[in-house]
Amino acid sequence: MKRARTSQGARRSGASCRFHSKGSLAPTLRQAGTETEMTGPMISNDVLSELRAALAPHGVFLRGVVGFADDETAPVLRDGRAARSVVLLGNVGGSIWPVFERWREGSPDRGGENPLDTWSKTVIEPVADLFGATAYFPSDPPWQPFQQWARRAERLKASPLGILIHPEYGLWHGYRGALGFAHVLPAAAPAVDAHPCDHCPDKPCLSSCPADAILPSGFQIKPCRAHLRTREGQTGCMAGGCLARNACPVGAEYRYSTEQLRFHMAALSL
Ligand code: B12
Ligand code: SF4
Ligand code: SF4
Repeated sequence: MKRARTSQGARRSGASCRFHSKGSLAPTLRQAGTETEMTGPMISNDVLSELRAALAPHGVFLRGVVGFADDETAPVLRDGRAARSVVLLGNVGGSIWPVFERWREGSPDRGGENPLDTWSKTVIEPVADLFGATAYFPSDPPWQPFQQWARRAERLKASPLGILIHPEYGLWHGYRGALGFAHVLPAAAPAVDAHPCDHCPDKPCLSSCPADAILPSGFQIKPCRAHLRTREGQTGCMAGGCLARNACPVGAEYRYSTEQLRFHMAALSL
C-alpha cells in the first residue's frame, strides 16, 4: 500500500477547529470485540461520527481535530498535498487493552517486535483507506508532532513528566495514530481549558521518583534510565509503572492495568 511518509513541510492557512471526544470509556469497552464491516468507499456528511463508529470497536477514541492555516507547516498527504485537517486518535485509560491483547494472542508471533505499533497500523490503516485519509503514526520517524497537535486540538498542557495531562483522564491516555484530510473538518465541541498541574499544591509527581528524574524544569532521561536498569528499578518502576506517573491523583480511575503498565515500561529501550 502506498503511504506518504510523515515528512512535514507544506504550508497552509485557515482557522483551527477543535473537537473533544465526549464518548465515555464504558460504551467503548462494551463494544470492544465486535467487528466493524469496512467495505467500499464511505461518503458521509458527518465524517467525525462515522470515524468514531469505525474506531470504537477497537477502543480507539477520536481525541481532537487540528486545522492547518495556509502559512503554517502541515503534514503531507499521500498524494503530496498539504493536509487541511488532522484527526488525532488515541486511547483513554485502558480502552485499547482488551482488544489489543486478544489480537496479540491470535497473532503467530504475538505481534512481533513492536506489537502495539503493529496493531495500531492494523486498525487505523484500513480506516484511513475507507475515508480517503492519510495515516500517521507516533512511532514512525520522522516523528510527527503528536503532542503539539494534542495541545492545539484539546488545549492540553504538559505535566512535569513531559506527558500531556488531561483534566479527566490525567496521565492515562496516549495517541495511537492520526488521520490527515485534504478538507477542513467540521468545528467541534469546546476543548479543555483547565490545567490540573496549576491546581495541584503538593505535586507528588515531583517527589515520587527514586532517581530524581522529574524536576520542575522537566523530565531527565539519563537518571531515569540508569535507575530502571538497577534491581530497585526492575522491581519498582519496570514492574508496576513509573512511580511519578502513578503518584498523580488526577484521573486515577483511568490508570492502566499493571499488565499494560509493564508492557509500556518493557517497550522502553534501556
Ligand atoms: C522520543 C519519545 C520519547 C523519548 C523522549 C526523549 C526526549 N527526551 O525527547 C522517551 C523514550 C524517553 C519517551 C518516553 C516516554 N514516552 Co514518549 N515519545 C517519544 C515520541 C516517539 C517522539 C517525541 C518527539 O520528539 N516528537 C517530535 C516533536 C517534533 O513533536 P512534539 O509534539 O513537538 O514533541 C513534544 C515532545 O517531544 C515533548 N517532550 C519533550 N521531551 C519529552 C520527554 C518525555 C518523556 C515525553 C513524554 C515528552 C517529551 O515536548 C515536545 C514539544 O511539545 C513521541 C511520539 C511523537 N511522535 O511525538 C512519544 C510520546 C511523547 N511519548 C509518550 C509516552 C506516554 C511516553 C512514556 C510515558 C512511555 C511509557 N513508558 O509509558 C515515557 C515517559 C516516562 C518514562 N518513564 O520514560 C506519549 C505521550 C502521550 C501524552 N499523554 O502526552 C507519546 C505522544 C507517544 C504516544 N503514542 O502517545 N518518549
Ligand atoms: S501530580 Fe500534580 S503536578 Fe504532577 S502531573 Fe499530577 S496534577 Fe500535575
Ligand atoms: S520511570 Fe521511575 S525512574 Fe523513571 S521517571 Fe518514572 S519514577 Fe523516575
